[in-house]
Amino acid sequence: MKEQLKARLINRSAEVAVMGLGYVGLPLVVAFAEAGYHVTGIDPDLRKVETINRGESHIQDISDEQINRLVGAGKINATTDFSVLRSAEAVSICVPTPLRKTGDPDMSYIISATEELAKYMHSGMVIVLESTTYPGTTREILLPKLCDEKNLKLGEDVFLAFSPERVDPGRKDWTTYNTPKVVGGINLVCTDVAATWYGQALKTIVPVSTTETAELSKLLENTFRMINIGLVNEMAIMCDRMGVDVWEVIEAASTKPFGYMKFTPGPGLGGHCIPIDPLYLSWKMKAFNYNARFIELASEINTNMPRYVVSRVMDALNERGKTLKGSKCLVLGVAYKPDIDDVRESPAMDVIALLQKKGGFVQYHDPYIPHIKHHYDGWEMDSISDLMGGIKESDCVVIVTNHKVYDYVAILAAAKLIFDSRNAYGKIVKDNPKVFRL
Ligand code: SAJ
Repeated sequence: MKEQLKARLINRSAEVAVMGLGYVGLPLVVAFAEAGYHVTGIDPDLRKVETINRGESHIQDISDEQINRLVGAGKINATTDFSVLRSAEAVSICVPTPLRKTGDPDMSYIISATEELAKYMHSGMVIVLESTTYPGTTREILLPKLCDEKNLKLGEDVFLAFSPERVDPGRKDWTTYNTPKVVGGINLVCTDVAATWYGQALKTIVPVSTTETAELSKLLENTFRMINIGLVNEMAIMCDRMGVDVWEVIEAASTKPFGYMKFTPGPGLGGHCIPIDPLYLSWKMKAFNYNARFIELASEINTNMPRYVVSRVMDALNERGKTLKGSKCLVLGVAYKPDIDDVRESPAMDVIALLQKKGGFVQYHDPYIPHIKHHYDGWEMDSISDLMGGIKESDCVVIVTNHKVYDYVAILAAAKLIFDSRNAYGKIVKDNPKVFRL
């Protein structure tokens, strides 16, 4: 069976299916279709399915032209009907892996996708899980449900692997096609079949020996990032205690051409990857009675940054003989990072909530985010429309996300006081009495 399936993967006659049509799944659908496969995208969200079948894209990295051309050529179709998996031979699972409110991994999306797929499993299938998850997920959750319980022989009838997604939405230089792709099978035979499939559509495949290796490689990538951001956030706190400009320290360190990688402090950690992925690892390590201290400490520092920013705003107002209580604060930028429209896990939400809790009258402006709702407290707010009017009225402007579109010189002229948590001003206003920096 293995050789027959590999032959069909190599000559592109294998039927491909992708479960989950988000920022990972849809680009993968396009990559497989561009490689010559017929690809069926499956998603329970009818709006996504109808958009694709109309020849349009709901994902910023994929153009309507690409979808229209591939749908028109009969290479792509989308459906909410999981029974199409009955005829699928190669299936990628690209579903979300968020955290529960308790901070534990929410495996519900992976489990429901696996249980749907299990209904249609048959001999001659290769299955690849892409969702970032704790090491052991593929072997402990997918293998029993897709093979053992279906009396299908792993490595003979079916082949199971993990391949971490490395999509950075909005990035043009590294795409789904040209970003090296790690692929690890439950065993070497599975690695071989999955790597053969992915190698037909993606530029560089990095085969590894097991699914755990592949699962952990992704967590290492993002844990490395989260911990180093935690380090520079703590450096910002230490520099403030010593009266040293952390931004100048970082610029100086960044001149080292080797053995150093630049990260910058900020108001906290947002997004659906960096704050979340490392906690999948620390959670799993509890089962081994091991406390992943670096992750816990960095997470604690990063999570505390919104509170630290608010304490610094209070200090800045105090310098002006004002209290935060009763002051008007305008938060600029609530997206989780500059120049995008994604507010997931954004620290801005906590900064706003804390400013309010201290008695501040808070408004926000973000050109990409017209409306926000606090995920726990439930309060809602609209972005103000008159930016310069809002700045003039404010006792303190708090730059939380430094979108490029802002005219920082005009903001400086109009503002009474600015707390800049992102070094939006850089060196141009190093000693301006109006600007306080993290
Ligand atoms: N952040 C800092 N300081 C930094 C870098 C980031 O405070 O030096 C903050 C950002 O403001 C944001 C959060 O961390 O709130 C996450 O930022 P990010 O630049 O890591 O962006 P993400 O969340 O979009 O991360 C994605 C990840 N991609 C994948 O998981 C496939 C990550 O691995 C990439 O390294 C990152 O994009 C990237 O490099 O752009």
